[in-house]
Amino acid sequence: MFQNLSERLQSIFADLTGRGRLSEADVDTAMREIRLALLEADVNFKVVKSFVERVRQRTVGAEVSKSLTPGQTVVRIVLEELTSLLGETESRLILTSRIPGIVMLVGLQGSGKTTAAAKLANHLRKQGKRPILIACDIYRPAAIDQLESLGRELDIPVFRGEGTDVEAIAKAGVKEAIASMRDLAIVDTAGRLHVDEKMMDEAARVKAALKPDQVLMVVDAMTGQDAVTAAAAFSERVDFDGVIMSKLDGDARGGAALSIREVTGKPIVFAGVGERLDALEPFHPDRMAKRILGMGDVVTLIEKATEAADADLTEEMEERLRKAEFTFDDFLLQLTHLKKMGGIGDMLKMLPGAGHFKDLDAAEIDERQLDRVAAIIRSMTAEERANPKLLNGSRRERIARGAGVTVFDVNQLVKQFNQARKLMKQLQSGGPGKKKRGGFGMPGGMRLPS
Ligand SMILES: Nc1nc2c(ncn2[C@@H]2O[C@H](COP(=O)(O)OP(=O)(O)OP(=O)(O)O)[C@@H](O)[C@H]2O)c(=O)[nH]1
Ligand SMILES: [Mg+2]
Repeated sequence: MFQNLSERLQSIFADLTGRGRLSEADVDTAMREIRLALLEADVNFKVVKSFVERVRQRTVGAEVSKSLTPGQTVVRIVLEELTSLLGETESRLILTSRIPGIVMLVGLQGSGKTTAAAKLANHLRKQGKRPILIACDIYRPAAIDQLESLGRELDIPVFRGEGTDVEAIAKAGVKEAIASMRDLAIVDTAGRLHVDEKMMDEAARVKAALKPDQVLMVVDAMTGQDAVTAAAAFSERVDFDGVIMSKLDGDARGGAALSIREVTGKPIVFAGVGERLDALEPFHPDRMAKRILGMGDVVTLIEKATEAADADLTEEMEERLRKAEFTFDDFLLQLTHLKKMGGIGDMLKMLPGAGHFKDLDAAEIDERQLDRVAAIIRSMTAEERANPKLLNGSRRERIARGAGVTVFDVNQLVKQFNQARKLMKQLQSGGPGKKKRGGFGMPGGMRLPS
């Protein structure tokens, strides 16, 4: 997903960050290229227009920063705008305290509602809920069978009503939820080929009958702008709360995901990323934007370090960052400063290659982990800290023993450190556009001392 867009943007940026100064013509060219890249990714043309306009205005008005080149400043602005396009902050599924909580799913035929209902039940059960699935697709018995079979696979009960009165079935389902002590009811509804009067009327009636905590529209990312148009029409008639963007794992160009928020005003709450029942992820706009730009957010990393550290110390460190002389001692110092700011979780997420952390909540990366990292670094000799290349297998083993962690932990840390350092070097030298190795900020060509 987003691969073409990602590659296009990265090559635009490799070119930009390599320049010391940006002329007006450079900016114009870059904006034109960004515009084309977004249009080719099937982003809604109005969204593209206002996006590029915002980026251009901010670029023109941007303060010249001491630590960033003009090109890097543009990258940062695009990153921020892309994040805000995707929804700024993460949207959580908000349930009231009513029991059972009710989530109703709507969407076009084949968009992935039934699959999403099962995935959502599975996801929320992991968070301690006791879900029940309610089948409200009254037109096709096969659709109910599908939900039943998914429920069986997950060992989650499915309520299957009788007759053709959806409102009555939905209400009976909720009664069943109460009777069987379920605290969450997920309601699957029938899809239609198009958003038509009948579909909206039915959705509106079920919604009125159930008063769900959340109505989520399941939108198929593969169908691009058609999906966005359908969602916009739907939101005018039956207000819904958020979007489950399904099939983001496919070869969709990503235009739907990038447009839907701005066009409909509704946030993407979850992304479906596969057919399996665990292939549902809470949607994080910031991480997605970084993924599209192919980088851990070293820019912000530098900024946070700047805020936290004493002024002159920072300048020295910045200089070292730029020269990629950044050592484990600096790293430790940064961690300590960030600990003071309470930003360790955020910082770890910003590290390039932080994909491993994507399943972790900031809260889960606690102080203990910071202490562990510190312990590993403190178990290194001064020489090793200054020159990580020295860290061969036996040294790593010794360090692991000294810090009371596994060699795997040490390897992870060294790997992340090397990635951060390498990226800093690339940012400094203008990106891999010159070197033709790896993507922008991607640790592709990295070699680890082993
Ligand atoms: N690759 C991929 N396939 C998905 C995803 N979500 C759903 N599917 C597939 O899409 C197809 C349609 O999914 P359903 O859940 O049956 O869609 P629906 O909206 O309930 O369809 P109707 O009830 O006919 O309107 C199935 O083959 C699913 O396996 C996803 O996130 N990724
Ligand atoms: Mg279905």
